[in-house]
Amino acid sequence: MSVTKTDALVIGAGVAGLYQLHRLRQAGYAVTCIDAAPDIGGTWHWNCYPGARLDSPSYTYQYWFSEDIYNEWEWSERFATQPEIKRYFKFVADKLDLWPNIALNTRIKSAIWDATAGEWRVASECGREWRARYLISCVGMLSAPKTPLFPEQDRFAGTVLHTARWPQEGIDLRGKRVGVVGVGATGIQVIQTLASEVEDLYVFQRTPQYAVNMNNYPLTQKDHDFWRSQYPTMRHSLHTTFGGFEWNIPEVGVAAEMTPEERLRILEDCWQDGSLKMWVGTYPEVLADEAINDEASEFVRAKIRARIDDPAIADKLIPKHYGFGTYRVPLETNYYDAFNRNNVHLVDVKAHPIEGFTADGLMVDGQEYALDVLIFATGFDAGTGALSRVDVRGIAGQSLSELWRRDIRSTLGLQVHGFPNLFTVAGPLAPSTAFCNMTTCLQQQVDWITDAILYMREQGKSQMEASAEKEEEWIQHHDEIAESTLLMKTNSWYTGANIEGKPRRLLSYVGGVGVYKEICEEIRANHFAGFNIT
Ligand code: NA7
Repeated sequence: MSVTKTDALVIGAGVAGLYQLHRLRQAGYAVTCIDAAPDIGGTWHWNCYPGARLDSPSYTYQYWFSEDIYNEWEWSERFATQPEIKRYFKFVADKLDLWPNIALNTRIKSAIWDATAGEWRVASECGREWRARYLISCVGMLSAPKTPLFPEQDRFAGTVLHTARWPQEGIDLRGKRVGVVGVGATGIQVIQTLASEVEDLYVFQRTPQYAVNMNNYPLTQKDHDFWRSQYPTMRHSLHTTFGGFEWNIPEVGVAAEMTPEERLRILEDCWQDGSLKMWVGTYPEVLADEAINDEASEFVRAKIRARIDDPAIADKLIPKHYGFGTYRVPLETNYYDAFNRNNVHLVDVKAHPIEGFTADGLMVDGQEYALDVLIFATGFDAGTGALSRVDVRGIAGQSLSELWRRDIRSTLGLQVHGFPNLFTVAGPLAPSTAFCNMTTCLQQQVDWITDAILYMREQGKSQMEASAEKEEEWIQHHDEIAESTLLMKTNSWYTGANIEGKPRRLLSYVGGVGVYKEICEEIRANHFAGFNIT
């Protein structure tokens, strides 16, 4: 079997992988970017379900490294749809002529560190092999779907779909009886889109959400001009905020000095913005102080209640047992209105979990719900799931997935001790796992990794590995901040609680995007102190 030798192998051709390919190729390295999908786009390829769109404002969800690219692309809406985002990535790939270095339809099955040669031996399911000095995982933090969920789901004779594996050609659901399991950010987009299209929509809800009303609108020439004028400042300023968006939060302590009326005014202003500013742009205590969180939670509950005609349904749709912002805040357009329609039926599967499946549908509380199509919007094995599905072996042949099954460890989400020259963009314990406008954080991490590789070249070195001490120091810092927030109290993918047996740790660094970048910059300025370079 022929083995291809290359300097760097990038796994994943999404937001991060495409940029990583560009940076390394530009620096003169031989690079191959591999993706299991038949097309580029990563998350934006796979998640082509009805209603999929950005929750980040489009103009802040893009590449910042080229003013030409920034100026040549025009987004049509404040929050772009999945097809438009995918077109954007193709536009970038064309512009940079990335295609010759991309191998699609290629799923990596193993990556073994060869200590003698000082390189990674990487194999795909289709029988290809590579030897690469640097292995850069850009596999995505939300790309390993949680499926199959129910041992007996095959009994159902109708169509079963997962939102993250939606048929690319689409599927006509008009006139069908459709069930949706899951009401996270994805389920909400699906439900609000399908409610008016299908015959009957059954929503199987376990945990209700605090969804924020999205203020979406078509962008005009004036908007395009405005955003272009922002380029010189925003490409830097996004990196300094708490969430990698254009909004920042006040210092800790400011909220406590305000009157409740002043705090409510901030909540109302952020609510009117109709964006994730409501989540990461009010004040930091919302995520850390029970009383202040209660106030914000009650504020959002009232907004939800006002949208639903039937108080009994409102009661089921309003979260009561966890605080606002501690589960990823979804944005919605017609979600709550959908439950005012006669063809939309809310089924509470918290009180009575799904019991089983029949050929015609599924059973809840002794009742059969007859369906033609069942949609799982049930989420992902986040942060660690995608790379754990590859057999990655480090210095002593140890398995990364076994390590992460016991204990989710990493150094700044960028490297794992014991796995030299493996770099993980959006690895666990960095802001990019969850608390960041993804394009901001992914570009920052790619830049850091590229700088590390260039530094090694300058120094005549070829290997880099996070030291055990640096890793421990990072994990302690990460956990300390995580424990000071309310996030650990809520069960969600943020803490790994959605996957049975997954170790419980906040998957994403919550110290803020700006703080994280400063830490990374300091390490870089100190010749990558804490990382062994040989
Ligand atoms: P999420 O946010 O993990 O939501 C998954 C949903 O599926 C959530 O409502 C779950 O309820 C529900 N779920 C999962 N398993 C079951 C079972 N067995 N029975 C009933 N309901 C179930 O995933 P999304 O895809 O919506 O969003 C992931 C991220 O993608 C999102 O945060 C954005 O960043 C983009 P639960 O809450 O566990 O009770």
